[in-house]
Amino acid sequence: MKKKFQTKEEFKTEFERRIIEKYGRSIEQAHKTEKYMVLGEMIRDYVGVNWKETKETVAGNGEKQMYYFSMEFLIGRLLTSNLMNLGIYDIVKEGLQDFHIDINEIEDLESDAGLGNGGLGRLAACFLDSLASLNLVGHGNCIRYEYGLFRQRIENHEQTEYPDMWLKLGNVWEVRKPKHAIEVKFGGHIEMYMDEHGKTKVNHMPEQVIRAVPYDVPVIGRDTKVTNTLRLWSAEAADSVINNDFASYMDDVKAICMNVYPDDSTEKGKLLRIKQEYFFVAAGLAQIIKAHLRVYPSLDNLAEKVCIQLNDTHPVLAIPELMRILMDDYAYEWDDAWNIVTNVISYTNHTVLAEALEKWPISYIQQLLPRVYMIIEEIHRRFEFALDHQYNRPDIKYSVAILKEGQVHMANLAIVGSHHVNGVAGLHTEILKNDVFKSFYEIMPEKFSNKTNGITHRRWLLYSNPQLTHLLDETIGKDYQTHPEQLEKLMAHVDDPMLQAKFMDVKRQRKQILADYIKETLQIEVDVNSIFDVQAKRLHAYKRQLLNVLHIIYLYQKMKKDPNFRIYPRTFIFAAKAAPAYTFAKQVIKLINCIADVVNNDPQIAPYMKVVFIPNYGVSIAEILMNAADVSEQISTAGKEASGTGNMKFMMNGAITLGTLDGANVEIVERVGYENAEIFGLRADDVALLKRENVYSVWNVYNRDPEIKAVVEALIDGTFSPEKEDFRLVYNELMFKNDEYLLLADFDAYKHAQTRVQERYQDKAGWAKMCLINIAKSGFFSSDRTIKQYADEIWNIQPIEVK
Ligand code: 26V
Repeated sequence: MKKKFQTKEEFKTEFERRIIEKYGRSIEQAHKTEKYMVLGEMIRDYVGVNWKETKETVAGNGEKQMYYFSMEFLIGRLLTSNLMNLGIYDIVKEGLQDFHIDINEIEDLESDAGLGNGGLGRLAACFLDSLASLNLVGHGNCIRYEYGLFRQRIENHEQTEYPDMWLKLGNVWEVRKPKHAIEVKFGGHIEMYMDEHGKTKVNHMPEQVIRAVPYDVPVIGRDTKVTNTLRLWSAEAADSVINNDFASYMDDVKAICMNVYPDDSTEKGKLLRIKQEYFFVAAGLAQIIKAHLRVYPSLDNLAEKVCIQLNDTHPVLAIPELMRILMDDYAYEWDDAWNIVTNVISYTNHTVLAEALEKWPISYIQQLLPRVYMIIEEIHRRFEFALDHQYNRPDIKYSVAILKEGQVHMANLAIVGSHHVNGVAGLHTEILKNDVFKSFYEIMPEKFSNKTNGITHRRWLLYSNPQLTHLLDETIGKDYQTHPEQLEKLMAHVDDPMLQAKFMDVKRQRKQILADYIKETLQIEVDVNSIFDVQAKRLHAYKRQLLNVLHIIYLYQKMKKDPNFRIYPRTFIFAAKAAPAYTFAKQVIKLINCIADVVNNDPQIAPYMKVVFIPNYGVSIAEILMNAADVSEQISTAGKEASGTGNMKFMMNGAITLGTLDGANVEIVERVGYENAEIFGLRADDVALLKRENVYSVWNVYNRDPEIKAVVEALIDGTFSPEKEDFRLVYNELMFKNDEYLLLADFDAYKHAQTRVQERYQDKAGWAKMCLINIAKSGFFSSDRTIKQYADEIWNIQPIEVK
């Protein structure tokens, strides 16, 4: 079949024809959004052929397929990335130019698909890009949320949340597939009976049936025909159930796909969250089974042809649900079904924080999913039996139990039902093995492995930083674009003063783009000659934005007190969303904004220091923020940040990591060397020891060090807010919970690391060299490397060739 367009002229003809046909207007008359829609539709149709060919190749050759089950896919915008990956960006750009249309303006019309909270969701999106680009068949399975993560605005210094209406203009990339809808059942009761062969049969009489309708989004790889699918499920009314209270039924239906991660602190919220989890898992599995049976006679070979990766425990109901399908719908015996399930499923853990490990009250699961619960109970029972007999470890029974204290422990269920369990950075995996899942590791060590996270270098370097890409092309050729480990070639040039100067110029250009954005949106002038020091990530106590803030307060106080003490000009930039119910986090945001107000408007201080809080952090803002940074703040309490992925984006764009030895920071330093990063503070084992021995006292630090004392007191003495009590909560969290995240324990080390940063920045050549080394060593952190490891070591899938 002939491609829709291969030249600029062909593109223009097709574009003009479509505008007229669809909107009955000339290009000049058409609205900008209409042009965006038509362009998007053209791209989607353009890849239709590859999409079909990929599906036919997979079915024809009996290829194995991977499904990435994730509650979140933070994909951001797709237009640029799709055009670039297809290699038609320039044709389209020039074609549009001929019509006096600026492609950047069109690109800016697209809303971010913000279907996620943070790192976990963005990782899923990077993985999709790498899968397709590596010719691997791997699809996404998620929910089509009506609203993405809330839009953040700052009003009176505080975070306020607004709905993110990302679908307002429709979503050009999706194709609704009502024919492939699935009915998902909730509640009700189970009837058991014996069939004519004496086999026990199970009938689920649901209280509620909801129809799941898939919307398919093509996932386009770079320079490849392989086109995968991100399947987003949307809830609609099912026609098979007559419900007498239709209005309340419709409320239930709408609630399922309303929001990303609704507040689950209430009973209602928890039930909704479980419903969401089961909804997209049950629908995804049903579709996989149907597709399999269109090609193969039975499910006996399911594990040879399909594998499912669980992105954290959110989709872990896939384990009992697949058991249910195999036994109840396809008459498999327990052992055969279990064998299939445990060869299909694998699980990635993304956090060691106890409060973030999912546990659901048994009564909720029982009430919502009576049949699935019966199966969970049986998995639990058989595992306990195995601990007594097969493993001979009755002593660990309690620690590894799936059911205990009235709750279902989702991570334990995930480990028992998976063939592989992985952490997302070396240190994180070690903590899983030696601490969080120690007992599991003792009995099934072979299940555990590490897969250090990565980021797609296409979006995060090639497309979002064309200036640096151009410089790299010029210096080391283009091979690194397809083989990012070849960035290493840059090592031969890091001492070249010309290159160093050119790099600093590229960085200045990126800083200017960010400075313009800050000026336009916040009316704050920042100096591109100052050090851009950036901390961009979700706001959480363990990530220690507050440590950064305390240091800013320290510098401010010291400059106010001592006119001879002046720092090298620095712009402290923050970007972070706080969970709407997370009061402490919201107070820290308010504190940052209050400090910004004081500092930026103090004529003595502002020439040396500006504080900027960029609202509504998301993928598109990250695309202009990460590459404008000089310093990447990665200062979590050691042992708490599973990996981090922002750290990799900063590194790849030539920023220096100022960080603790946590998550993937460890692997960053391992590659660049301690001399090309600024590492400080307690290590994970120091932290563990302090906690174990219970020897840390925050008041000791406070009383010993008058500077620290003054900084802490500034939280409640009205320095940054006339309402003295505004930050009492922050103060109390720090001082009356014995500084749980050890901010004050690390304060001095952080302060000294910050001093070294400013000293080193003043040696421009040395600094540029350091940045170039970071870029050169960043190839390892391409998600292409990560995905290859998953493909080889867990999924057992190979690249395919699409004719
Ligand atoms: C969830 C929650 C839920 C409520 C209580 C507080 C809390 C704290 C953390 C989380 C995170 C859950 C999982 C997650 O998003 N992990 C992130 O995954 C990234 C991709 O692997 C990784 O880079 C981040 O370090 C990790 O935090």
